[in-house]
Amino acid sequence: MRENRVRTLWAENLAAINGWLHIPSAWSAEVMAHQGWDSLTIDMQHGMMGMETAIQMLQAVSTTDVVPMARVNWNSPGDIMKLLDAGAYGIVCPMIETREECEAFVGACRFPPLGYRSLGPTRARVYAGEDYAERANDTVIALAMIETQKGYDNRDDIMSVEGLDGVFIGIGDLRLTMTGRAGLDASDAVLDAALDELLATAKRHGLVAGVFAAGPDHGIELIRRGYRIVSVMTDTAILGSAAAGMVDKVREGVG
Ligand code: 3PY
Ligand code: MG
Repeated sequence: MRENRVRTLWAENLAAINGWLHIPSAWSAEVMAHQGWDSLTIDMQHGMMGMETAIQMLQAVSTTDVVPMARVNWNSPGDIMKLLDAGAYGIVCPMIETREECEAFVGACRFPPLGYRSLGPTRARVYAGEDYAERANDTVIALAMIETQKGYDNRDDIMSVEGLDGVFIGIGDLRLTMTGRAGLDASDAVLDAALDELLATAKRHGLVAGVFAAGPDHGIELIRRGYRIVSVMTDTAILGSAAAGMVDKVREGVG
């Protein structure tokens, strides 16, 4: 079976630099896949794509050895299983708040006896190899998002679920539920302390922690702190800021 290079990085205690895809296009996913990311996550929650476009984006990412992952729009077993069948090598599940929700999520990612994933890895077998069904439970990554006050309060319970690989912190939602303020940076002291506490809890449970970074400097800081999968911006934000910077430069140059 094709290796999951994100797991290989983790085994060497290295961080995966993850790109976040919101643009509903196989072509833009293919361009992103050629830029050196370790993994790319198709965001079915806040991205603009539906399932069929997401499947084409998985095909586009697999023109490279970048690890293809997806964030589902909710803890929906049918969607999780379809994305895995389509070849996603990791699933990020938003808004996990309790141990029971986490068990349902992880169970959807694992074939019996570990979970209740139905057998039918249609494209995954083509992408990964004929032994996919035997080895998927050890290869596919399951990351539960902790991004609410309730999820934070239940962090120990959530992180003790067997088969979970790690947690992924949604700074935007966590900040909103902790402070009532919107924004993607981690400049609140309360949020910053929560990021440290979640990382320490993950380490205690032998799990990795991931997080969404507002920009490259923030990403560097989070990796240095010990986060092991860090998403840096989104394709939309990167496109927008690169275009705005270029237009500004030409306009300034013309005078
Ligand atoms: C959050 O910051 O809440 C996220 O889910 C990242 O997209
Ligand atoms: Mg969120």
